[in-house]
Amino acid sequence: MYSYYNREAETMPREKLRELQSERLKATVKRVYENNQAYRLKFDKAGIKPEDIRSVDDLKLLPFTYKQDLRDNYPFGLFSAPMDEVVRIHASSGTTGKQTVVGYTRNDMAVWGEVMARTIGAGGITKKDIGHISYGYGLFTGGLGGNLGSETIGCATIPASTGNTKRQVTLLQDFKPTFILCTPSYALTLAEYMEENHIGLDQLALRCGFFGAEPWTEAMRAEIERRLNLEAFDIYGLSEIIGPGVAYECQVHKGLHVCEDHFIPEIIDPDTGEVLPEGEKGELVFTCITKEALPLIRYRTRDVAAIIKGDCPCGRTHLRMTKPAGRTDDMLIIRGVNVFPSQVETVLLEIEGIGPHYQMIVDRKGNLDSLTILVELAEGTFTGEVRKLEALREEIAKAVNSTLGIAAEIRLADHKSLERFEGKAKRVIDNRKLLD
Ligand code: DLL
Repeated sequence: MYSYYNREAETMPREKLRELQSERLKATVKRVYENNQAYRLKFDKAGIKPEDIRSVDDLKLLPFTYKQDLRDNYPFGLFSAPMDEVVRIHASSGTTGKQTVVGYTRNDMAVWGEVMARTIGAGGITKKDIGHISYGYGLFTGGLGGNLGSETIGCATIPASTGNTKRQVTLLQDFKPTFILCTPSYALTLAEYMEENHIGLDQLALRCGFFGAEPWTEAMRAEIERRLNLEAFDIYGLSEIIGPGVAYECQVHKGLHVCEDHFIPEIIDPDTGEVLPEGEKGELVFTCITKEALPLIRYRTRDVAAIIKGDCPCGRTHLRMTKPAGRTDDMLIIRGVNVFPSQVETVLLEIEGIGPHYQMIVDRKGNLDSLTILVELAEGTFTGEVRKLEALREEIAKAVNSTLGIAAEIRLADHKSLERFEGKAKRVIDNRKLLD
């Protein structure tokens, strides 16, 4: 039997879902047109009036919204609710430019609680469970979003936040939470700490983990499940849409169900903006249809994914998207070849003797790009045996070359020498950007 938080909504017949989407889309378009000047100008420029949108089929008539629109209207200029109805502000850090600021009304908070409860409930979590939240609390949406979902279900919720791994492990041992939310990279940091300190998995009660906020691979899932002895669920979201809770895995683990009664997904060709047929890979675009403070229309996420064809055995009717393979803007083009960090991760995790920690460094010498991959050795991997290390290095270089289609210089790094992350991992250093 599969688990649900809100079975009725999650298994709603598609025809009914479409009607609901159409109604909500019309109301949202009217809302942004009437309440937000930037959107009104955008629609006027595209020659669109709210009355032109009669059903979800008309979605493609609407103009896209970009991260730049949020920046241009910093901080609250894209809000479609008066500030006295806004009860929460979050912001995403972003490495360049201004922060992206997002807001929630009381009703938006209820929607967020609902979609996060669906996310956690899909793992079979009920109010009898205890939740440990190790995403960062603060302006980042992970901590407070996870907290909200856990409390909406009615779970005893531990707001651990990030950092102080020793204390986190003590909480896991003493309070015996049955599920955890954190980035996949932090899950590995926790596992590593326990192994180093000889803390057995029998001291923990974790049954499920809900990991996201960064791309991670199936190989990484297997590693986390083995080292923490739990069922790992992928969870996806972005601040601009609501935070975590946009899409979540069910127990079938074949793609992430998008909460389509709240967010309509589209996959487009990032160059032409054309909507691609189901099953094709492209840029993920979302339209919020129940939000009040910041209902973004056709928001370009820059995440690369596809909609999965066919029904899911779990009975949910909401469309599934593939695990995001990376972002259109963190896809590296090295000597003309498209390279995603996730491809490197998959290759590395299949090779014995190395750990899941790596870093990619891209440089340009003259006109030629070079890729160096630092790979950390697993604990006790024949350190000192130069011949064996050289053979390992060659094995990695070959595997990387055959997957990526380009050669990379592989450098082995001592166990525990690469940086560990509490939040999102930083795997790529692209020095070319500094040189341009
Ligand atoms: O990372 C929200 C979140 C928090 C999601 C906790 C899941 C868990 P932002 O900081 O705005 O919001 O970053 C959003 O992170 O566009 C993706 O590129 C990436 N991302 C999020 N979840 C996944 C995932 C939060 N499961 C950006 N797989 C998104 C791959 C992910 N990438």
